[in-house]
Amino acid sequence: MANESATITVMKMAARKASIRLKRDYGEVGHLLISKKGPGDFVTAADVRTEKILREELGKARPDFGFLMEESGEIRGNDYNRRWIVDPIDGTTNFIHGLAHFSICIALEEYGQVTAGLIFDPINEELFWAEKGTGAYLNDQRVRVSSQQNLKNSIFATGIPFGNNLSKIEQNDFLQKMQGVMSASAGIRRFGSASLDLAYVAAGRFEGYWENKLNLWDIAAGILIVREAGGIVTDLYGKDYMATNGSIIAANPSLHKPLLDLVKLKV
Ligand code: LIP
Repeated sequence: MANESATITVMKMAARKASIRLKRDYGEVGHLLISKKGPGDFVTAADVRTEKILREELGKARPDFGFLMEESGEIRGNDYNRRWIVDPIDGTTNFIHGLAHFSICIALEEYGQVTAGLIFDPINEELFWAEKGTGAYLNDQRVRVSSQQNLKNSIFATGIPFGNNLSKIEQNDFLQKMQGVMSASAGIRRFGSASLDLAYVAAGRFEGYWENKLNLWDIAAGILIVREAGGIVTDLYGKDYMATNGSIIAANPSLHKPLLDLVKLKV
């Protein structure tokens, strides 16, 4: 049984409270998918509602902390050195399409370092969490990254660029890199939630994951959870600037370098 701090208890309670309404909203999306209006505005409202519940709950427990939230942006607290980083729905496109693969993400950043992270998949009741220095957990069970050492036996997750989020040159570069991973591995998955991709690396389900153009709220909790599960996380240049350049690669210690060699970005 995991030993958890008061901070993690606060985070878990906030996520569980927000998930009750979120699950009800997800049920509603099913009906809206076949209506003329579509679920778009409804989902935006669900996102905002979830964020509001998280802000209220976290704010009640730690009134001085600031926030960085996907919908509301940066909110300064009286304590300048501590803030919650929150994504109310990571995997919004899945949610909009009635695909049951999305999560609530909360990270606590103190003095520029993430010290606690939580990723909650409310549909599967899987709560991944970690605190700095004390390991990573799925619900009450300790998790660790996979011990696989061969690329050819490994599966990797990625985020395939969509819309205009990468230029044509970047898209072609991505396709080339994906081809390299396709040939070298047992396969690639694109599930559509960066946080759950990271959580699955931590739990040993994927050997690794890479993606570019992400926001801090998509990855802050997951970086800590993968590291606490024994994995290696860097940006796609092999450095530690994921928060500033939005690129990420996470893998077990044997496969981080081989995967990075295949998907590395040039400076
Ligand atoms: C999304 C990710 C998804 C990624 C998208 C996007 P959102 O987050 O989790 O996997 O490919 O770029 O960032 O918008 O649902 O919070």
